[in-house]
Amino acid sequence: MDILLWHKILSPYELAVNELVLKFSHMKKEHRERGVYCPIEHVSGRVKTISSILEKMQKKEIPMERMEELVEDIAGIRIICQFVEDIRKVAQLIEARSDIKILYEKDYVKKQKQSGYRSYHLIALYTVQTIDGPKELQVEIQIRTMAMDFWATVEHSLQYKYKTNIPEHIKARLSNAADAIISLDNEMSSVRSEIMDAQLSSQLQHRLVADI
Ligand code: 0O2
Repeated sequence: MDILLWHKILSPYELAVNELVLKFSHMKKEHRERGVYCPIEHVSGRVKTISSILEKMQKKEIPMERMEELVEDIAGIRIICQFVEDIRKVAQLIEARSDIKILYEKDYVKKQKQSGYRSYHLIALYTVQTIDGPKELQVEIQIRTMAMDFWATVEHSLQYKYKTNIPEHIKARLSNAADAIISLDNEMSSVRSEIMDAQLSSQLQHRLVADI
């Protein structure tokens, strides 16, 4: 496919990613301004690269004409939380919105992938306004803790290095690390209320100092 055509197809996805990152970042700001705990720690987004789209289509035998329907993560949003409990809260914030229509979830927190990957994914529809009119797109929203994100980032770079054939001894280490991540998330959850109180009072102190 011609590069100009690719750009034309991907342009609305870029808009969707930019809008959604802004909207989720604003949610964080609204929480802070009200002095309430925000389950969102960090938000990022990306449009899948052309080579990564083609790779997925080849792997799943997706024909070109069904690309936008079957490659669900052309637009990807990643929301990072501090605690496992925050994942549900973020999902509820998304469910309550009128601009995002959830199609289905992939709960790899409840049921982790064989690789050890844990994350909560929502596949949703989001409409952008283009010069050709409104366009409804699929977006994948990944919600995970900082610890889960650390593991996934490291494992992703190893997948890249070993072209998905990660050696068995490294896989075993990654599996141990995935168990350690579960323990870490559980430990953090057990002191969650202490940490949340500390963070809210330090936020309040910063606001008071800023007001003086
Ligand atoms: P990238 O580079 O992030 O775009 P399936 O055939 O259902 O297993 P599918 O359709 O890709 O796989 O859906 P899935 O499993 O929900 O994966 C979507 C995205 O989740 C992936 O996109 C990764 O971002 C992330 N992910 C899923 N499994 C793993 C894993 O084992 N390790 C890591 N690090 N990330 C994972 P892409 O296209 O793979 O990659």
